[in-house]
Amino acid sequence: MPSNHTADLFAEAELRQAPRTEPLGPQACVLRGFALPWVERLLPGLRGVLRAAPFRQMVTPGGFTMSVGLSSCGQLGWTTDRDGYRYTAVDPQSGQPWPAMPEAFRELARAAATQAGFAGFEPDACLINHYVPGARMSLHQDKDERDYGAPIVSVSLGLPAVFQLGGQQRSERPLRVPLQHGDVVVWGGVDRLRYHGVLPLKDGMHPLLGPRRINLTFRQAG
Ligand code: MD3
Ligand code: FE
Repeated sequence: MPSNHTADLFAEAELRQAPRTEPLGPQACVLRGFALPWVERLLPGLRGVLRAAPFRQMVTPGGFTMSVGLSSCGQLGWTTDRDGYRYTAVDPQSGQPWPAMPEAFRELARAAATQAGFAGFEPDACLINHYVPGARMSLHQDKDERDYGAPIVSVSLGLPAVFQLGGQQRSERPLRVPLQHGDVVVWGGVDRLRYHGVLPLKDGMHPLLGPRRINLTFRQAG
């Protein structure tokens, strides 16, 4: 029995905000809004990690300073300098081990991986990327992990961004995928080595996070 009452239309609009899965490839998908129920627990964990390991702009082997600020938590953290890209157990800036991965981070990463068909994900590294307006990440592949068999889980927080998803070769023209606060992307298997990047962040103000985007990227690196 179809009905057109205003209340029903609002109920329908609310349902449309519920988490939805959008495929990006055979083994890659966006889980829209999946992180929203975790945000309240993620933010205190994030603040603790950043007290011990503040964002810093790293230098690439080619000598360019990244526009994105980086930090890490978990057993391994990703680092770049003139000597190359690598995972380390110690934060080169503090000389201390990277801060522990907060429980809420790990739980969210495992739940998202399971939802996307990758049960048994045990991340040992969480890279934290900090974008301010204008910051971007050029097309690249993630190749510094030991085993490409494990998926990668990426959590978007704060300002929206446009994610670029290319193919296995840099020459393939990338798709543009808008990512919003609370969206989670999971990819593995045949999609694991696809080129990807983030277009320059637009100006804006997020009610919880202010003028920035923060991306949590979970990996099995070691
Ligand atoms: C698609 N970060 O840190 S992770 C990175 O929004 C990085 O900060 C992006 O790329 C960010 O290396 C998003 C998204 C990502 C990572 C690996 C992929 C997407 C991918 C591998 C294959 C396909
Ligand atoms: Fe990447």
